[in-house]
Amino acid sequence: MRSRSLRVLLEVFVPDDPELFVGLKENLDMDTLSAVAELDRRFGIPGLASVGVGNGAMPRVQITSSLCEAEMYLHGAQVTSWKPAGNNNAEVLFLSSKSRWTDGQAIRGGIPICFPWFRAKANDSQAPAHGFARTKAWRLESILEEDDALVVSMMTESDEHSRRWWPGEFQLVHRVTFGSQLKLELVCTNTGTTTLRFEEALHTYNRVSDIQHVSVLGLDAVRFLDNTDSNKEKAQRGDVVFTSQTDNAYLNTSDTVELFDPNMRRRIRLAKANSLTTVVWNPWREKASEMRDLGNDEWARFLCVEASNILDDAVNLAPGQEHRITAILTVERL
Ligand code: TA6
Repeated sequence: MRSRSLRVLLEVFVPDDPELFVGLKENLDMDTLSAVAELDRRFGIPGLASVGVGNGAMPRVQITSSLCEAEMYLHGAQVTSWKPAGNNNAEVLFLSSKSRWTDGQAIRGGIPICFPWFRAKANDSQAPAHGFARTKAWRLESILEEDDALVVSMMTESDEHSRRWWPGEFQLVHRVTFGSQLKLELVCTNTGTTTLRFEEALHTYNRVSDIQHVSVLGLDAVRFLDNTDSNKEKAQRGDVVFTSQTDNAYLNTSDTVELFDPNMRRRIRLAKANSLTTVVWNPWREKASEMRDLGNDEWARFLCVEASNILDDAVNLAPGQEHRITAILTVERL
């Protein structure tokens, strides 16, 4: 009986070509399938939104609306794909062909959530880079229609795992509006009795034609810390162009920026709210060669432009208070 019901469930949740799914077979079990089937029953919207088994047998929300196609994993509440209809359904986000799809590992690409610290944790070399939010299993709270868009909300909160790294008591909700724009809202509530100080970033991997032929507009004259040069403070001169490893944290800026990609005949606009830092990163060839979860030459196919609050712009949140950082991606054809 078990194998039959597993086969039946597989037909429902695994698309035609299961080979598309990395690590599916070894991780898939009846409990996962049953849990995913139950999520789809509770939250799915026929023809618009479904919950299925994605890479690594991880639960994944799929959006197929008139405005866009998209994917979001419960692992890290991570958006991994967004294809707005107005742009020939072209993919906007980069996803590494060598990404890991396992518990405890970050998905390489899409939009990882960095929280409650950014990069390495101060004074703790054992702590996971960029915090623990992107490797936690989040809870799917709702999938709602909002005009023609779909709004997916996922939640996580402090628990024995988070307290191992950080004493803060918190609830995080990642509310994503999938439509002709992609709107990300990360809402942190301080559920404890002491002030929380945390860093955060929506670490967006934009898909680009070739990093050597794109630029970022909107940061002229903004001061930044250059992480490839001992975090020296510098001033941006004109558009940001890329000729080597770039890892810049632009400070005290809430400005909208644009990723200009003439070869792909598009610009990707990032507008922000409640975000005072913008991080721009590409590892370039040498650094990328050390990243086992990045395919060959893929270093040239993405550029991270991140709405964030890091370093001196970290957030201080009083007990009972809430902080909401917002990033809105818009694609325009050239
Ligand atoms: O956002 C830029 C950055 O902080 C870089 O310094 C680099 O570490 C990058 O994040 C990637 O981090 P990850 O842990 O995802 O490999």
